[in-house]
Amino acid sequence: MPGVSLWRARYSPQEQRGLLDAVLANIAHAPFYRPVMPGNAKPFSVEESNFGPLGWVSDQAGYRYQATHPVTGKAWPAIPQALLDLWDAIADAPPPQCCLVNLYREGARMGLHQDKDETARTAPVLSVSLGDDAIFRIGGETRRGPTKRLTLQSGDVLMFGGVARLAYHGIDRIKPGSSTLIPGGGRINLTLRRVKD
Ligand code: MD3
Ligand code: FE
Repeated sequence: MPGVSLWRARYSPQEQRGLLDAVLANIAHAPFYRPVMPGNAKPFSVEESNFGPLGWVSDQAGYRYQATHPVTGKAWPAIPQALLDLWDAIADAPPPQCCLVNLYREGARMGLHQDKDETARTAPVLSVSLGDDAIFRIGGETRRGPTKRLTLQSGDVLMFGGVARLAYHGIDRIKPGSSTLIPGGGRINLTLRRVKD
């Protein structure tokens, strides 16, 4: 697909363990919380946290980027060096300003959406999958029209740039028990982004 690059098994099992350790060390300082939908305050099935100067949050008031954790009020931890190195290696853009961390326990999903809360649209978005397999779906720049499904596995890296930057995408479901990487089971997705130019 135009604008989409996929690196299967970009991280070895040993590297996945190392990356997960760095992620969970940060999570000790910025715990996963459950965002709610703007307006109706319906809870997400996904839990989230962020690393880096800015974090994406959702609450009854809306979606936005902010420098502090909505529950602890503290600044987000730094983006792990291994992820900055990954960005450096494959993204032709200044360093990421946000690493959004999504935790999918059994039954969690993410409906089709566009990522439009960033004013920086020329930089790509980079995604790293850890843990259980996920059924990822991607379409075009409108909600209608054909979509393609892709199974994402632990260690896979996806990059979305150019015309794919505003593509509708989501996670239909995860396959519980397909990986033993995450303590307690499930999947962690890391997305690296630039937020403002
Ligand atoms: C395509 N996350 O955090 S990663 C998200 O697996 C998000 O947690 C999913 O969608 C997840 O916003 C999918 C793949 C992804 C991320 C960002 C994109 C695909 C994208 C931005 C633009 C186009
Ligand atoms: Fe998204």
